[in-house]
Amino acid sequence: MPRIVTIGAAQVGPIARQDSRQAVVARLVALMEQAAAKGCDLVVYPELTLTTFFPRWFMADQDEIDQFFERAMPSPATQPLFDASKRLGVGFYLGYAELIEEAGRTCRFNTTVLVDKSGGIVGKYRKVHLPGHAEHEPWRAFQHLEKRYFEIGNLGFGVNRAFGGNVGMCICNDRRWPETYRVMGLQDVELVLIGYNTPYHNPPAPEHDRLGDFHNRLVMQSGAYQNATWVVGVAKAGREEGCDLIGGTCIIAPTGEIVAEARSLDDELVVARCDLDDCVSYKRTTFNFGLHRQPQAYSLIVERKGAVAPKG
Ligand code: ING
Repeated sequence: MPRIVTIGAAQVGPIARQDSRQAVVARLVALMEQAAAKGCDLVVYPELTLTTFFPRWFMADQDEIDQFFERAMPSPATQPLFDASKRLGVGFYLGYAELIEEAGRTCRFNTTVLVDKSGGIVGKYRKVHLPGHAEHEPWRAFQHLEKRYFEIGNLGFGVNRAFGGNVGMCICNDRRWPETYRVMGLQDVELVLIGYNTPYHNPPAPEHDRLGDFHNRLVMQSGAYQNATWVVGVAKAGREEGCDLIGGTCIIAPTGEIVAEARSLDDELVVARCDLDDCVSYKRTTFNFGLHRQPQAYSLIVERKGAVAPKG
């Protein structure tokens, strides 16, 4: 019996700084209703989907920064999305900025939740690889202050039983690091969900800009093939508050092939029927980890943070 999950990758176009959460949630619900009409089981939204990508600005005032965070999930503003999920029988992945009192202090994470078809939260992930910088760098056309506004995620890279398979989550910059996929691959992941906000321009390395779309596909296709898993990458896209974000929302099979992709830089639903059993032939042969991997040769990957060149 094939294990088909029909997935709706819900690319979201620009969100203005002044857009209310209610207005954004209405767009997300509209995408979910489109997905339900196309028979989707699961809708995947981008990273930090409830607001504009606020790390592009330096803000000194913590109260101003905290306006972009959610203190509860669901919250009154997001409850309509959970209600729609239950009404339509469609699960979802949602990225948002999480503010929580934990371990006796206020913590702030770049977070996603996985919600099942009954509208219940079945998984949570907090972004581990925070790109950018921690201090104001006025020379940049725009800031990328994730290292300032968020803590490093403390939940690891978990894989949840959901939608009839093994489902993992990560966020944006995580997708560029092979360790992300491999840790989930070692938990037999069959579907990796990834939301992202990726500017076309990277101020420290403008010579990379022309390759932004290629690198986006490269890292997700590699992650899929090398870990025998489906990968769904979903963009917040378009010119958002003067900053151009790439699109490239796509659904990638365990073969590494892109089976569906977005054509616009706006709200756009990309749909594919994903058979989780397509992972099996690779997990049993080429990427049979138990048969072929040699962890004793890989110790540097865990023991060493930065590269150290050989002497001489
Ligand atoms: N955005 C970007 C990403 O990793 C980036 C940051 C852009 C890093 C381009 C390197 C090159 O897609 C987020 N939000 O991580």
